[in-house]
Amino acid sequence: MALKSSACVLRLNTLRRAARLLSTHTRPETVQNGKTADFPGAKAPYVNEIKFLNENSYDPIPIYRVLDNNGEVIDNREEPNIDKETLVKMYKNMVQLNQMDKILYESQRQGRISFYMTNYGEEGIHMGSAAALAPQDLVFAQYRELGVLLYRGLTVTDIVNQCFGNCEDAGQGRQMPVHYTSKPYNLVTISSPLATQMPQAVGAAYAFKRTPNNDRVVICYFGEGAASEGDAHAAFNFAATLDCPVILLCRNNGYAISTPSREQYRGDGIAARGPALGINTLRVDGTDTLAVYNAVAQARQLTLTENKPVLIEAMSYRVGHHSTSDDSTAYRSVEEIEKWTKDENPVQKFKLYLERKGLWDADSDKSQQKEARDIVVKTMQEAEKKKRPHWREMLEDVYCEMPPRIQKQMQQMEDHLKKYNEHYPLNQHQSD
Ligand SMILES: Cc1ncc(C[n+]2csc(CCOP(=O)(O)OP(=O)(O)O)c2C)c(N)n1
Ligand SMILES: [Mg+2]
Repeated sequence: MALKSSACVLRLNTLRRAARLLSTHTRPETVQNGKTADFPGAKAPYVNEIKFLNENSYDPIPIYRVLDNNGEVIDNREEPNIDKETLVKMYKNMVQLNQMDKILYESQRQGRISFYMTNYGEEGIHMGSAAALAPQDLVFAQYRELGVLLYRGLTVTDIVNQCFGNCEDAGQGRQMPVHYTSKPYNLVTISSPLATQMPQAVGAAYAFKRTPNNDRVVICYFGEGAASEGDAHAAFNFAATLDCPVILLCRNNGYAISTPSREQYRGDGIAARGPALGINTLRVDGTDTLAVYNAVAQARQLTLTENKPVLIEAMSYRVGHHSTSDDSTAYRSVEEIEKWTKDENPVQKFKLYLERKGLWDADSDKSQQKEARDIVVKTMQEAEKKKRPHWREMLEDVYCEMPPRIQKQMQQMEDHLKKYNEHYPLNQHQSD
């Protein structure tokens, strides 16, 4: 008994000490009056008490929002001045995105394409950010940003051709579905290995900064899971120390495949890393399209005029499975998914906003849904009929000039196909 109570006292003392160590503010009496350190690595006041800092030492970074869940503007001063055509364009693209996701996801189940990833729950991040960018800005995406590409001008045909890997795919069937690329719309080719786009984006921004009269920024999208990669940390620090005009936009959708964000990191999310590295940072409600728009519009202005990076953490929820290779009900509850589908649905919220403004109604919604669905179905039928790329494409486009060893492989392949052509479906591919 005595042992037990002394153990209790010990635990209590430990807790009290811990609480003291974690207290938010340095009490004035602990600061050694008037004495400020001037090390090359830190200029800060001296204190005479040990205090370890951790995530409890600071308040959580707040989440900026403009709309409530009923699509009503909370503070009129924050309503962005977006013209009607643009607002309607943003919504129409959300509808198109949802229809593409639905039909392309199903087409994978039918064995018509090999793979797909949906974007449900992140439509607000896509349209809010895309509308705030300029066409000349350079986009580095991860893979779950199809709405951004749609808004920038990629057509349903471009997207479907890529997923089918036919001869009109800009990537010539070399990559899995959803790895889009577009030179005219300033979209750098999507890569499967996580976070590779991040140091590349910072490097591109550095090049823009060095260009006279630069009017371009880089936006780099990445997931909270990708932010654990070493490349992400390198990108943050290069962006900060080289003062690069880059918007680092984290889509924190709560999951990295089956890993929930509470297991992905300690501390206050991805946003907390920004101020620690000297990066202007904002956390925003990613289910609120207008909030994302304001955030990216201001970030663009700031990064362009001051050549400083901005980190935005857009909070959302990945409503769909990670990909067609995943069943998310194995690691999360149906109730959890429903909560985010109903109460915090970005498309619904934005639609209610448009309806309040008299820009949209049930009839226009019905016909838009049909139009969006029909174009995907029709485009898919056409895409399936198109030939596959010429086999030579497999070896093209890696180097500006093909090195001799690849020319040799090309010749070997040609000889092989001539000899054994009956074993290959060459009639399905483009030919010379
Ligand atoms: C370097 C690397 N490691 C692991 C993977 C496998 N992988 C593909 S997507 C993914 C989850 C990424 O999660 P997040 O960045 O949060 O993006 P989200 O899928 O949620 O949009 C993982 C682990 C990969 N593609 N690359
Ligand atoms: Mg994620």
